[in-house]
Amino acid sequence: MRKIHYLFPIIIASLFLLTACSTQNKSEILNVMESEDKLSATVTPGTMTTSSDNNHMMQPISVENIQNASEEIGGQPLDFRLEGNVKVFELVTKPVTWQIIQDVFATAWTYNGTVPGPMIRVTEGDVVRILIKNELPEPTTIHWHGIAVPNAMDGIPDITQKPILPGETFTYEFIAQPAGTYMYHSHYEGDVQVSAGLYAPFIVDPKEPTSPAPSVDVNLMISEWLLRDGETFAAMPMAGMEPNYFTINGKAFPDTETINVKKGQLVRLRLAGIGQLVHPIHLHGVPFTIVATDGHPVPKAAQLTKDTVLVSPGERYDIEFIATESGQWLLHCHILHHTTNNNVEPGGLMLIINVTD
Ligand SMILES: [Cu+2]
Repeated sequence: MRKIHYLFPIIIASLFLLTACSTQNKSEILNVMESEDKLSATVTPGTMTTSSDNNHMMQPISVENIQNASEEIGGQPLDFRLEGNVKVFELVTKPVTWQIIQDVFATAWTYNGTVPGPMIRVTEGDVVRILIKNELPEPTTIHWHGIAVPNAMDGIPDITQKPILPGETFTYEFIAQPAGTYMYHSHYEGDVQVSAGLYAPFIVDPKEPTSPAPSVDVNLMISEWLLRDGETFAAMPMAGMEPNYFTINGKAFPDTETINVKKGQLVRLRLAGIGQLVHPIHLHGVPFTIVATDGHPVPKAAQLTKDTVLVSPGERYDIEFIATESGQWLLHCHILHHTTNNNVEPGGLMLIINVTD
């Protein structure tokens, strides 16, 4: 019984602390609510807003005078011109109507009119200059995800540069290094602009290949969309804003590309997570080896052999396999809801690897 007497002061102190904490939390919550109300006064299309009754809601991504997509397929190599020893690339951000599957169209914000934007592919050590003209109704910036760029080229609005306003141009310049699989994407209101399509592959090839070049080398950028009543919203992992379309290089199955391979060929797939959800990507037929993670080569002795790899937002996995078995083999996400189009199976994150003799 005597021991219980010692506990009284502790219990009283704990109760006091609990009350103090909950009061502090309440005032923090009130502060957040107040600042959200202030934000809602300056909404832009595609921006999260808070209504007066405090329900979250989203504005659709919409623009006047939307253009047609410049090509049917995204992620195609971007031409450059040489100025001295500098490889000069040109990008224009613009809204287009983008076809995800037959009869399903999104309002997409793009680099050069496709989702993904065009692939920039250079050799390690190249001096690269990228001119970007912003034809979006909103500011933007570009971040060179994973590339070792100087700080001023990192593309972070109001931290490393001023946002590129509608109608303005900006020049990025850096040395492309190290070799590997990278991406470029908007870093201005990324939750909206990246969801809307502002992403693309950036591949830096090694000066001297360290391993045999694959016969088939394909970028696969994985993302999600929310299309509702003919309008496009920024898909997010939150209630009411969950995606209903899932795409590889901007297309959902059955309109994802078929990868054609001859039996015995070495295949490299560069998986890149550019959406907001995780995707366990599973290969049928043969296992694969993870040869690079986030652009960096994995030493031979540390390379895992697997048939499923979890690709999280921002990650890249270069996987390789030899197509030893002929047939039509599936590559798909193993969160099986992600292999649907607006809840109808099959669809979404699936593609066929067609191995012929
Ligand atoms: Cu998935």
